[in-house]
Amino acid sequence: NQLFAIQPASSNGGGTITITETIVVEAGETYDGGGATIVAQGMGDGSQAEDQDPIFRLEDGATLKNVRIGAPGCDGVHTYGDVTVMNVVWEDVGEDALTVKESGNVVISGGAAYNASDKVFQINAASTFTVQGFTASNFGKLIRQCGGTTFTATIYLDGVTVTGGDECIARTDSSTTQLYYRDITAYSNDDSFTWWIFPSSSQVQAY
Ligand code: ADA
Ligand code: CA
Ligand code: CA
Ligand code: CA
Repeated sequence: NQLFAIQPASSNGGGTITITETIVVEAGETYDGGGATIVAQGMGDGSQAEDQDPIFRLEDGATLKNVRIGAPGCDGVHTYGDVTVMNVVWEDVGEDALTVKESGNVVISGGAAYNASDKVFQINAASTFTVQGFTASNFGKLIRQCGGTTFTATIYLDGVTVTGGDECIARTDSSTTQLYYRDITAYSNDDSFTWWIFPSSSQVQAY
């Protein structure tokens, strides 16, 4: 039920796919973009407006891989349950890059996110959230548990390089959320940049 226009291969090697509505990856299915760049039309402008459509909706058990999300990034990727996101590049993050909409085990493996005005990953439901082998540059917060929420998220960061952050790597208001990290590299010129904004430092541990 999507309108696809598959165009000739361009500089990224995978071609460009123009969409006018959210691509739904059904439960247990895999969407392998083969390196293609997805460009949304009429789904949002990639600003901080909260009413934009997601580019992808990933149902429980879905996998998304080998995709570049071009500008406008709209509301990125929405997840509903256990999902895997492999080698996905957000060329210009929109309102945010990926949102956990329903509880699950979410794994982001490989890939990169560029130019997020504020958040890259938004956690709106109790979940285990793993980011491994990932790069981000120019953003506010790499990970934000929805402000004011007290559910428990368990976050793992392994092999994450961030540059040009202006607020933090991860922020939560929940005193039960835990974060475990290893192999983090962070460069920022912003004096206010800090790795973690958590109610207690005891919630964050190297592993
Ligand atoms: C903000 C907003 C929430 C939700 C969230 C998101 O935190 O207050 O209502 O829209 O962004 O998922 O982008
Ligand atoms: Ca938001
Ligand atoms: Ca952006
Ligand atoms: Ca959003």
